[in-house]
Amino acid sequence: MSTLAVRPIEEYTAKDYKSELKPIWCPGCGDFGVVQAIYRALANIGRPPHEIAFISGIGCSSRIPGYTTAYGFNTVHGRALPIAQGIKLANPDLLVLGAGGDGDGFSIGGGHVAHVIRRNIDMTYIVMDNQIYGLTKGQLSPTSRPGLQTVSSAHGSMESPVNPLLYVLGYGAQFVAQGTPADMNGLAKIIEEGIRFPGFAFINVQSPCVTYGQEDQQLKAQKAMMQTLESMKHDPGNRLAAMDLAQQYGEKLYTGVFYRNPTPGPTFDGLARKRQQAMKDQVKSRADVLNVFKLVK
Ligand SMILES: Cc1ncc(C[n+]2csc(CCOP(=O)(O)OP(=O)(O)O)c2C)c(N)n1
Ligand code: SF4
Repeated sequence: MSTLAVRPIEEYTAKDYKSELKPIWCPGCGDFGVVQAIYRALANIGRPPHEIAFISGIGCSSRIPGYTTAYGFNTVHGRALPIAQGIKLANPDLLVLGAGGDGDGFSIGGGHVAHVIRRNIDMTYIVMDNQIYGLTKGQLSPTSRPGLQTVSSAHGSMESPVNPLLYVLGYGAQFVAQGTPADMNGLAKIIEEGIRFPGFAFINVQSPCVTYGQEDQQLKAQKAMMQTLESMKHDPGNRLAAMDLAQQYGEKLYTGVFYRNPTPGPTFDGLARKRQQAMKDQVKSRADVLNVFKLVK
């Protein structure tokens, strides 16, 4: 942790969020760009590192909290979301970030995604979607394309991929965006927007795996194919239009905010805090009544 002192927001820079740990990702891994974008977004938000909790699962991408100065927890494969939710409920003042791979988030951990969305816990979940299991050396992941030959699919994948964007939109996520480290400014911007959104924010990052990923998913290919939703004049307040565009996942690379609920609903952590306060007030008013009785006696 670089400092515990709270400074004016404008004094924070990306360096304040960079830990001394040297990343051990393969040279050229897309996750290098993702962590840089996170530093930039956090610097713009300006919360001191000790007010941030960064929770991940297991995988190459899940190493990311260790490369930041925030409190970090590299948990269990697929369990970043339940632990992040518990942390947010225990200390709602923390800025909570979750991260992991597409395997972590949509395979073993896929069951948790629906529940964090329906609870609308105020946190930002960043999935580094490289369409492969990186850490375990290149097996099929839930977002791998059909026909893909890997060490676990010698004759080509026979499964249809999960579409992470439609998945979360279908469950009612109120902030859904997609970015790529091929556009660092755009990625930093949507991460910042996700953090600022008052509720659960999902960010899918097309983060290439240079070692086991496909040629046409690398940064150069992404730069050529990406289209910003802003340039397409997409209205991020229109959920059905967002779902329509999200259907192109795997075919097109749209970046930016697919959906941002213009009238965000209540968060579970906000409601829990209100309920706790109401219970405290009730106990206090009972105590006042008892005190009155004592006086009357
Ligand atoms: C319970 C459990 N099952 C399986 C594993 C093995 N394992 C570790 S990481 C991983 C998948 C990694 O892929 P992904 O989550 O997409 O992250 P990436 O490494 O590509 O960033 C698997 C299967 C594990 N650590 N724990
Ligand atoms: S195996 Fe792939 S995902 Fe893992 S560090 Fe290397 S390039 Fe990145």
